[in-house]
Amino acid sequence: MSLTRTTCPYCGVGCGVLAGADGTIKGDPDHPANFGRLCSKGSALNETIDLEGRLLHPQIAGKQATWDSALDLVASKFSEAIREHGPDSVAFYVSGQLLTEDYYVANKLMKGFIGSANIDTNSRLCMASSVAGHKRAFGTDTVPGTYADLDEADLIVLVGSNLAWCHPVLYQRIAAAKEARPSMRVVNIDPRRTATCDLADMHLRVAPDGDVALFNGLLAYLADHDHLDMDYVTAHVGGCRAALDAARATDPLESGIDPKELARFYQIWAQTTKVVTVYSQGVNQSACGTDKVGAILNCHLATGRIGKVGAGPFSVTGQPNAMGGREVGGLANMLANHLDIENADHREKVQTFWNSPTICTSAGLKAVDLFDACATGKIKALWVMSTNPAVSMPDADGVARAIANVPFVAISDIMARTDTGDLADVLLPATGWGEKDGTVTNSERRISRQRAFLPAPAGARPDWRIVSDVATRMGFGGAFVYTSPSEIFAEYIALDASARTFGRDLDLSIFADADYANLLPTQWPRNDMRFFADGQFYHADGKARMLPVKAPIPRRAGLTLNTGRNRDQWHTMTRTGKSPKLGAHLAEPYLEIHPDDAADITASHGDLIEVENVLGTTILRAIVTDRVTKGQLFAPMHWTRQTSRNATINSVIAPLTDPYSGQPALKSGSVSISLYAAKWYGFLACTNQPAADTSYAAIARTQTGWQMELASTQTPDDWMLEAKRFARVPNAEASIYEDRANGSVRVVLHEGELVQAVFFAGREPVILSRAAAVSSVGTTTASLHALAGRMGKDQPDPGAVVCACFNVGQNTLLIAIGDGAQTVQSLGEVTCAGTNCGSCKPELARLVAQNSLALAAE
Ligand SMILES: Nc1nc2c(c(=O)[nH]1)N[C@H]1C(S)=C(S)[C@@H](COP(=O)(O)OP(=O)(O)OC[C@H]3O[C@@H](n4cnc5c(=O)[nH]c(N)nc54)[C@H](O)[C@@H]3O)O[C@H]1N2
Ligand SMILES: Nc1nc2c(c(=O)[nH]1)N[C@H]1C(S)=C(S)[C@@H](COP(=O)(O)OP(=O)(O)OC[C@H]3O[C@@H](n4cnc5c(=O)[nH]c(N)nc54)[C@H](O)[C@@H]3O)O[C@H]1N2
Ligand code: SF4
Ligand SMILES: [Mo]
Repeated sequence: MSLTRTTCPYCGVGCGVLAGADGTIKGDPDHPANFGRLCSKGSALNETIDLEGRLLHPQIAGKQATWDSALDLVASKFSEAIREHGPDSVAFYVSGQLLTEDYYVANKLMKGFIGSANIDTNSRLCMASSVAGHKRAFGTDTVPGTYADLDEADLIVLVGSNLAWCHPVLYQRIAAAKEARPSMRVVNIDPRRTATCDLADMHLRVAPDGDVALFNGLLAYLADHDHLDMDYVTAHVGGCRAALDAARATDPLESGIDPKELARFYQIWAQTTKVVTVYSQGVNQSACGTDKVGAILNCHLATGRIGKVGAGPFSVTGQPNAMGGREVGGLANMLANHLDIENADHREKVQTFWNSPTICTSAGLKAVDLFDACATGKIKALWVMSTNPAVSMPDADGVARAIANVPFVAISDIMARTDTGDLADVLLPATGWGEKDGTVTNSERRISRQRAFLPAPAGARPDWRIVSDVATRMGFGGAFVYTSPSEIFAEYIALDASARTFGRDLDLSIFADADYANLLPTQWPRNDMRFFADGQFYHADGKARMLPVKAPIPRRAGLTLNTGRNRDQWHTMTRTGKSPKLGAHLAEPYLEIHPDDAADITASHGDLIEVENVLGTTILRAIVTDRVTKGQLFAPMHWTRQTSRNATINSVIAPLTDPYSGQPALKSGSVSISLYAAKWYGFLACTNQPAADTSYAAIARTQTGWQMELASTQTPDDWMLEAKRFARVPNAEASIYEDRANGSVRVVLHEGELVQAVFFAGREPVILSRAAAVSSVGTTTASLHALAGRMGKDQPDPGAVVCACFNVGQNTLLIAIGDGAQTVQSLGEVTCAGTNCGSCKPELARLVAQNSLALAAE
């Protein structure tokens, strides 16, 4: 079987993958982003590329339609709105998960042919503060870092980044570098104790949004202790004095960090030349995100620790093509190819190159404003591509209502049912990963090919083609006659050549004669070139700028809701949610809550907590833990209205934005909590996708079908009927066991000897081995075993899954540790855990540490 070289469709690490139509998925040993490694999500790609749940035909008003009628309708509705209400009455909302070619074409249609800049992207929720911060400091949106810098650094500072879970292959790269060179230090700055702390020599539990105070404090410290590189500053940096004044006016203790720890960190930073500061959403997704970026860049610029091997700021990107989207200019406040909308020469250059009838002249609506304009009726036609804003935008319920309010909505997706797709007038089926061709740019500016290795389903088409076909039907045919992504790529590179007269950072000349079919992963501008090595930046005077940044006023009392990611799920789970392997890690939405805050509402581990504010309510399972500090809560972003009932976290996140970047503050919700007054709690394991319609419900795939956690304030009259309804097996035979004393119920639903579903309910949260219940479904095991929720004696309960690759549960690991496997490596030898992708190594290390301690204490 010959394998195709492609690139992982998930995070911005951009790992090379060798993939085959038979389901083979391997890390590409020759790809410089991963050298053969893959994380749990990458390794499970084969479980997510089947056609189940796929959108395989266009739909108009919920009914199957032909491509011609769907494309005609989209084109005519957009043309009509533009004719009657002007170009700014229409909008595109696109995605860092589009390929560069898709993105380029969508941006060209909106900015050059429709003549509006109302194209924004989910990168607004992701990277916008970094873009704004880079432009303020460097004059361009340049990411100077490379992965090799992580190998070379003596100090890596991770700010607002759960690298262990979100960029696992980079995390492992740092872990390997540290093992090879133990003098290397890692500092993690995060209000929450995450898996990433396992690698850190120091964890600074910064107060939410305390980062500006922390880095302003660092800048003042560096100045006061004579650690600034004044020669470098004089030659290459403006604004130092003002930045320093602002830094000195800040009280670093507003960072919330203990003064001794702070002093220690400042000392280490000052004494280490090779410092890389890696930052991500804890920095960007904030009402002061751009200033946080500024505060970090100030410290690097003031010490000349930028543009050098092993030294520099490094904003790691989230989505596989966040960088490509920025390069083609697919945000509402950019033109194309790193050119500026506000600059008339830039506009003229692009318009001439595109030979377009018009060009936008001012910035368009940024995501939050764009959906506001949908709510107020200003937007008459909206096209959403490759993103799920009814889940991922702040005030998700308000955004869903806003989308429903738009007279005409087209959605391009690969899945038939998504929360956003459910609001569409027209659904356009896109080809997905493995079926489509194009390029993506990873965090270190490396452009790699995604290549098809599967036949495209007959009804689906690549995004670039769908956009081009609509453009043609709108009358712009001549400019959109592409027959392949390679033609689009070549045009994009040609535009870059013509834009280079402006001397911007984007330089794609290395791709001028590229052999697209065989393109190797290549960094721009050149594999061996280091940005800013010569101290030249892109402001008119060739210098960088330090910025005076003020720390925000510390938050008032009340609970802060922090949000983020799980190790094994990707955003709104439309793909990772298909994988039983990935579903096993954390199968339910949860709320990390400090023991004191839990005690205040008499909640215990496993209870359900209602989280609310004026926007809405969610119900989440309590994980009572000191991973979060008092007053702070954490919840994952992944659950949707398809996978849960009342657990979409953005229902309670307000759309507050950063004033420079427009990026929403998704990490600092303001909420109140109460114990959810469930009359009963339940757990269901079954073969069919269950009906998730109780007031709380969350579903996940399992090896034998599905599982559902549920609860309600209403007790059903007939448990047997209700269980059949949940499991969608109305004709199954049922055996029911009720314990009236404690109010618990167990129902086994079977057809003949075959167990279809097992259901457990009671007045307290159901305590039983989920793995055992799940594995009894589809078997003919005597019903008693299923009912007891236990494995047979010869099959001990493996416990909650820790290693997703080899399906190794916590209990199995604890037994192995008890038997003497006291290191991560020996655990791997005994159980295989951690020996494939290695994403679970931090958790293995924690288990070893905790349980070795327990032994020591005995
Ligand atoms: N498994 C997985 N990996 C992913 C993704 C996924 O969905 N799943 N998505 C990808 C995408 S698009 C992105 S953008 C990246 C995101 O990658 P990350 O940014 O690493 O992930 P998050 O979990 O969103 O947030 C990171 C951390 O910011 C912390 N934080 C919150 N507030 C503050 C603060 O005020 N200051 C500081 N210093 N820290 C704070 C949170 O506690 C959290 O641990 O992940 C990418 N990789
Ligand atoms: N509370 C909270 N909210 C957040 C965040 C957070 O940390 N906290 N993070 C934010 C960030 S950083 C991000 S990046 C966003 C991500 O949020 P979204 O972009 O909304 O999430 P995804 O689930 O990745 O949505 C991608 C959609 O594209 C579809 N799709 C997949 N492949 C293709 C394709 O080839 N073509 C087309 N047309 N469609 C395709 C998928 O089925 C899915 O519906 O969420 C943001 N929202
Ligand atoms: S780290 Fe994991 S999710 Fe990210 S690109 Fe690599 S394999 Fe894919
Ligand atoms: Mo993101």
